[in-house]
Order: sequence, then structure tokens, then C-alpha cells
Amino acid sequence: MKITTPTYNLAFAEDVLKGLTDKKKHLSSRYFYDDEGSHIFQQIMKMPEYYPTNCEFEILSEQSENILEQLNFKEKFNIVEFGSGDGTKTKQLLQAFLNKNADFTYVPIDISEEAILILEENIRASIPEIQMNSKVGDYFDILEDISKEETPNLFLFLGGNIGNYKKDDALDLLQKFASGMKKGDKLLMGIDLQKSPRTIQKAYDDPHGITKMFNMNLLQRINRELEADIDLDQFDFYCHYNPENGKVNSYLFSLIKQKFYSKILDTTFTFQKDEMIWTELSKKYSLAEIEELASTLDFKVVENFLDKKGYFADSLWEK
Ligand code: AVJ
Repeated sequence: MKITTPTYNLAFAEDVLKGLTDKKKHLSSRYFYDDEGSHIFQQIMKMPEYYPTNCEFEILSEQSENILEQLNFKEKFNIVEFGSGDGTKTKQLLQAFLNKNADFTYVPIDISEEAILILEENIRASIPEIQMNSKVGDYFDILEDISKEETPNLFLFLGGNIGNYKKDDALDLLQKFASGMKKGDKLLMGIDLQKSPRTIQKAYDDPHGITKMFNMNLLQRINRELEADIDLDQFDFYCHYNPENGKVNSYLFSLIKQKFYSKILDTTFTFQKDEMIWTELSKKYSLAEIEELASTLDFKVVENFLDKKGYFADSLWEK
């Protein structure tokens, strides 16, 4: 007997099937980031309208000494990073900490071995003296191991990814982080803040159409990986910021009544004209909401480090 492993991602296949047959259609933004999508996200981060990356870069470049002081660690510590990306922003913090003679080991965690290898090379090239102990695997498995050690930890959850989680999911995720933390451990989390609705709208509804491509890549993935025949020209992108609740919601929608077929799923999907597929939540927080979130989870907010425009916060929490 010949055993063939599926060439497609099973979770993706199941979620597409569920998401596109539900009464209100949806596809998760976690599927944005295949190789193609990660590449488009790099382009998003280079757009002048997409302010979060530059804001967080500024915070970590200019305020890392203050962050180090606020950690108040008296001994050697770990800097454990969830979802490090290419490390460009983290490097600013690591370099500033080393300049102040802080004694730490950098522990980046990623599910992708390739991502970790690229990150290691990138970090070592610019900071050869760094002590690094990279981990490939599931965040929470690794967190469990780390939590058994005595060493104090600074956890990094940068980039504003928390904004992609609905309230209950954000609480669940942060609760899981908390359960892997000892008393005195710190969490530095990037959080995008509420601001002029025009500034936020422009960052997502960008004039270059790059964010549209980023969303459309979900349909491309369905075509590529689930052997489907979606006509991309018959879909468009829409997003909307609601300043009353701080939520950017993004959608793909069907320009006509249409259907497509996926060979892998052996399913035909139907769309009404103007039917929406919800793709992403990007929640913007107020400082009061950050305080409330922390206190719900029994964290203390040590300090919010904001960029000069006050657009973005790296919020330092203590367990
Ligand atoms: C990577 C989740 C922080 O929500 O701003 C960028 C992803 N989506 N443009 C965000 C994204 C559309 C981004 N995060």
C-alpha cells in the first residue's frame, strides 16, 4: 500500500470548508501568512500609511533603556519572544540592553524552523556577542518548559498581533501566557491605540491596493492549495474602522452571484452578489482598555511606552 500524506494543510482545508459554508462567511486572518502573504505583509510594513511598524521601531529604538530600568531584574534573565518575524524591531531592544551591560539570553520561539534560522542569522550578523537559545515548536509547549526554570523572564509579544483577537480569544491567549509566567516575570506587548479615524482607515484601506492583495491572497491560497477555480476579478476588498469600538473589520465580497469548485474539498461554494467574507479584526485599544485587560488577568501595568505621536504602545506588564 502506498501512503500519501496530503499536500495541503488540513486545518486550512477544514477552516475554509466551515468558513465558506457558514451563514455569515468568514476566513481567518491567521491564513494570511503563507510565503506569498508574508511577502505582501513586508510590503504593507513599508507603506507610509501603515504607521504601526514605524511607531514600534521608534519606541524600541529610543526607549529601550527605560524599558530595561522598569524590568528591575537583579540577575540574569531570559528574553522570550513569541512570533519574532525578522527581528528588525527586536534588535533595537536587544542592542540597547547589551549597551547597558544587561545579562540575558534571547529565546525566540517560532513554529517555523526556516523562520528561526533566518532570524538567528540576521541577529547574529548584527549582534555577534548575543547569547541566543532559539526554540522551534508550539508556543505553549515551550512556555511550559521555560516556566519550570528559576530564571526571570521578559516575554515579548510585539507587532500589535493582539489586535487580531476577539475579546474572549485575547483573554484566553493572555491567560495562557500568564499561566507560563512566574511572579515578577514581565510581558512587553505591542498594542495599537485608538487615534484619528482617518489615520486608521488609511492604514488599512491603502491607496496602493496592497492590503487588498493581502486579503485576496486568501482566495489565491484556496485556488493553489485546495485546487479551486475562484475568479479573483469577481471579488473586491472592503474594510471599515468604527471609532466607537476601536475595531477595523476587513472583508472580501462577491461582485456577482457566483460559485466556485474546490477539487480537494470536493465542494461547490456559492455566493450571492455583495455577499461578504469577514477576514480580519484589527482592534485598536484605548489606554483605559489596556488597564482593564491587564487587571482582568491579574497583571499590573508597569508602564505604557508610547511613540511621540501617541499612536502605538508597548505595554509593560508584571505578573
Ligand atoms: C500584523 C496583525 C498587526 O492588524 O495591523 C496589516 C496585520 N492587516 N494590514 C494589523 C495587517 C492589514 C497587522 N498585524
